[in-house]
Amino acid sequence: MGAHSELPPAENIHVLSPEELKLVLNVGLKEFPGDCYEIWQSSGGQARDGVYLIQPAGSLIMAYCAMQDGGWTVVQHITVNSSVDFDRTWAEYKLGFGTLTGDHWLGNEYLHQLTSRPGRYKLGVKLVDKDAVTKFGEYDPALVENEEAQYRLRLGLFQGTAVDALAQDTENYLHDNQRFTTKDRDNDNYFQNCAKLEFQGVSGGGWWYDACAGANLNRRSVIYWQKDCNKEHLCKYAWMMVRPSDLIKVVHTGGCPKDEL
Ligand SMILES: [Ca+2]
Repeated sequence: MGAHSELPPAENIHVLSPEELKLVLNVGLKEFPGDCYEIWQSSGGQARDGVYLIQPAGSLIMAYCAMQDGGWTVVQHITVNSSVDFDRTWAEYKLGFGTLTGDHWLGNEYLHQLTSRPGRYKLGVKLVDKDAVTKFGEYDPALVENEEAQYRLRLGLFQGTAVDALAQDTENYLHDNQRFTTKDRDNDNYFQNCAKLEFQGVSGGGWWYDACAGANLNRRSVIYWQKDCNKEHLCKYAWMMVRPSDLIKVVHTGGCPKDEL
């Protein structure tokens, strides 16, 4: 039980079961990294996947780090037909739900804190279909605005093997620049609440809806990403994650240049 007593009070302690708290890989530090990328970088790319404590802004939180993919902080993971319910309230989407070692939403507040850290951030999406074909896409830069702005999504340029389902309107819906909607807070552009619309008896969950969706990774009956993931082409898993942008590489060293490791 030693690891338990060393565990600092993470604000989102509810996203791990008490038995899983011992899985946190970096307890007992005096200062905590701002995100998974800092850990990945200082380990020379050798850090392993798992749950770490990070401090993106004021509060200490736990997050799952996808180190093998390059130090990404995972902000969403879903398995089709997940036992984790994604039909949640604004408050639950704000501070996260599910379990970090499985399906979860890290929390809009933390997504805001991470993407508004110094420099810029990018948003990555990873999709795995039923035949285990993996597609990837990223928006660089990416920002989730604060709660007052209803956690509005702001996306930059897209690249990747997946389609650009958030900022391209091939389905007549745009997710870029939309505010977040949950079943108890309707910020979308539809006459009803998109988060309440059901498919196969499962509601859409919280999302940056338009009127309503060309992509929605929070409906657990069908992971939806335009032609990459839909009810004809089933996907099994999806992840959303954030990392510092490639657009800002300049690090101010105070006139004392150091060799990059
Ligand atoms: Ca509406």
